[in-house]
Amino acid sequence: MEFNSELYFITDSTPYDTEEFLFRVEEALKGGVTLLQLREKSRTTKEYVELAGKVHEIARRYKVPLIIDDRVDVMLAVDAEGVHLGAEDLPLEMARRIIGKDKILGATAKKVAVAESAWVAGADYLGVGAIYPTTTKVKTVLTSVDTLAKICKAVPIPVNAIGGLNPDNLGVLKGSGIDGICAVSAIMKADSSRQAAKQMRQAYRELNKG
Ligand code: TZP
Ligand code: MG
Repeated sequence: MEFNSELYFITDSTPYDTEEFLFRVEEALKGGVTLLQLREKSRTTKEYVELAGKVHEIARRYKVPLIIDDRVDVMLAVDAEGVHLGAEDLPLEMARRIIGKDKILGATAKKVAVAESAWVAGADYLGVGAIYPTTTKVKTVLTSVDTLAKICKAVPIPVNAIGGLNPDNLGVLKGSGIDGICAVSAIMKADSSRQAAKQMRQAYRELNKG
């Protein structure tokens, strides 16, 4: 499965029942999402694994890798393509040892030094932000575009910007050196997640033109 972080959709199932949630995820995939993360903060392990299995089945049909947030065990249980870990999660070296060299290991970095050590520890890509204030439930601080650009220069792995991004505010990212954008609410909460993903991908492409 090809790794392409151009449009990285991170889910939030909290406002929806399972059917509506899965429908929105599939619509987003139809709209052009290139990488998908299942991000569940308040489910039991059993629920997380069940939902991950369902989402993985859908993502596979679109040949889009599925990344599981926080939980190496859940990723391994459903044989998802990767896991995303932050500062409070399993340390990256340990995670890499457990998941093996072929799975995708993502990490969060808000500072250049953290980005460098994540790369050294085996991260395959980085999420950097929040670029803008976000309404998504997350413990984060703002990261400047200047720091984002420095991180892009400092590490040889793909870097994605995250936090409050929507099709109308990507302009600040121009020339920063990112490989893609992440979005939760711009896609998850849109009337049509398919349309939102399409617009987001289009806006990102425009940004990289010329
Ligand atoms: N990490 C930094 S900001 C953020 C995460 C998980 C949430 C981004 O959500 P949104 O809705 O795209 O602002
Ligand atoms: Mg985490």
